[in-house]
Amino acid sequence: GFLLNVLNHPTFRAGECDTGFIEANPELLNIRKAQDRERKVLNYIGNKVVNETKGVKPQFNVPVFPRIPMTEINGLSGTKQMLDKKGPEAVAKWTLEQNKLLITDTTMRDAQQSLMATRVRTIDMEKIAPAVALYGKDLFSLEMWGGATFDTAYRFLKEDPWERLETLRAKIPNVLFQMLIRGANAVGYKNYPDNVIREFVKQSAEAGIDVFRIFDSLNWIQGMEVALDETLNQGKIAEACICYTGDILDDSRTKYNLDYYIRMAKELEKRGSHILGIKDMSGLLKPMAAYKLVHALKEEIGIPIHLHTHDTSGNGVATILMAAQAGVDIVDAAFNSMSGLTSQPALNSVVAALEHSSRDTGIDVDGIQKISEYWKDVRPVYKKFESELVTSSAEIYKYEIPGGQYSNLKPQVESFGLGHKFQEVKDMYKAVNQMLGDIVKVTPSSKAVGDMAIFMVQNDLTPENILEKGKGIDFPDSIVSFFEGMMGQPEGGFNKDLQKLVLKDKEPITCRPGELLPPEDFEYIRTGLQKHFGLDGTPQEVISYAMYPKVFEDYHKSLKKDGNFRYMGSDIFFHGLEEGETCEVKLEEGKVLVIKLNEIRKMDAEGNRDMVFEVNGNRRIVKIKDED
Ligand code: 3PY
Ligand code: ZN
Repeated sequence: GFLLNVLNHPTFRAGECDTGFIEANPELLNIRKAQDRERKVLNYIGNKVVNETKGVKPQFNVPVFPRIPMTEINGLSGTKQMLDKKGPEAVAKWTLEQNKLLITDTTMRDAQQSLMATRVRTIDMEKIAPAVALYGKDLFSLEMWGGATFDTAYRFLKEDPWERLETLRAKIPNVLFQMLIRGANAVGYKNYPDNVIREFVKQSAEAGIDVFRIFDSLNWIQGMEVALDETLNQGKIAEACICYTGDILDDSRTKYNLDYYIRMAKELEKRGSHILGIKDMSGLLKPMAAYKLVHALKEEIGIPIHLHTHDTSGNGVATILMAAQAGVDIVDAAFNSMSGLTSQPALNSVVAALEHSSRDTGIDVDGIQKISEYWKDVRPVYKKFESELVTSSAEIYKYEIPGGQYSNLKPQVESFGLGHKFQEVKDMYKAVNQMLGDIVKVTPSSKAVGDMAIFMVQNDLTPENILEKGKGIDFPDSIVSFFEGMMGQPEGGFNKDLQKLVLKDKEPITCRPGELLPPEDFEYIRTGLQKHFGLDGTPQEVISYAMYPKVFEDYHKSLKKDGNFRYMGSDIFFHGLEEGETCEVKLEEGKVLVIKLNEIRKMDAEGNRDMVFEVNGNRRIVKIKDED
């Protein structure tokens, strides 16, 4: 009692009293810290229940995962050891020599990005990681970082993306880790100064990334230059991409034809890429086109070819198999329970389909079944982040919308109050693409097209009336940035009339934006982080802040104010507790709270509710403001 009174005394809390007594008895501070953390956990759960779930919670199965001791994994030698011992050229050479079809699993990056708005938490990845190391030991790589995972980790999950990378690296020491990097946009949505790109690649390499899949959202090679060069400097595997759009089977579409892709592939090979990526971000590469493209590229270039596609049309496995028939070296797929629709094609099914064929993957079908079953049980916890898409759709060939954007477009359109005009927005997306001169659409250029489509529907603009009606209007930032040349230069140049309309008096640039942007002052950021956030200012923190100052700042504020819930189970993190339910919340290794929610009390006159908990057997009541 007395101790609590001291600890809760305002003077003490403000740190103004003589703390000599406490300093002489440090265990008192530990008690205070523990109580503070406990209070934060109860506040978090209380808030989740009162203001989000209202105490209603679906029943979830506890996901089952094979418990594999690290001693069994540490002896495994896979593609990671090959890279570390022999270097990137040796890995490329080995890749070319394989008859088997090599596979990259994308479950922890693109699959969850495309299906669940990138909300999958580290805790759910690390549980299955040892099984992935063991049963996935014959995989070429795991795509588990980059794209949207970086900012969403900070933004929505209040997690450190670097910590995820290092945690998984420790548990999967044998398979190459792969990331997606948006060229000069890194893992962001705008161009960064060159020194930011270089530093980001360097830090990513040091934290565990082995394969850098680099693309430019307009297929503009200059936009990939710096990231490519720095990957080579770091001794890691560079996989520069051609982003696939259009339809090479359709002779009437002359802009992005076979010659275009061959030309680009040759240039990327010449610039030192170890692997060529075919990045089919919207799932437009039809099976016969995959055969045609891979077959032609195999004749023209000497580096391995890695195919990435999405299953939006439902033709994804067929595309993979046709590419395999044409000699593709590596393909992307996702464990079955995380595959299909806007995600990647089904990995387990591809493995099974190729058994006893000339491209047999050598992967253990029964082993990877266990991984798929684990994700099947994890997935319902994230259901609220999934889109309404339940079937594949051939209309993707018409609209050419990337996987993640396709599943996100409906809620985005609804957030503008245009839900009833969804079909119109999709048609406008196609029209805007033509208006812009038929461009490659992938983050961030796809965002510009999407934003513009919504904007036009919202303002009754059409391709016919825009030059008249659009005068004097302020257009969305993303489309301004596109016309300014800040996303790079599109194939065939800009539509000059529209450019003038959107930019008004601003002059567009034609060089690499990175040439104009002043270098970031990392030392200045470092001291700022130390001074204002009380952080060490590690290189990871500095580069994160350089790319996402506001997001990074909010993340740290939230950790301090609300607590760190990195180790809280995802069913609790997203769904709280229901009355009568008990859970275990891990605060850190060895520190677990057993929490039971006994009662959600009626709202009082001030609009608060008492939440009655039991924590490790002790009754605790927290007051939560009901925001409704
Ligand atoms: C990303 O940039 O995040 C993508 O997945 C693009 O396809
Ligand atoms: Zn993708």
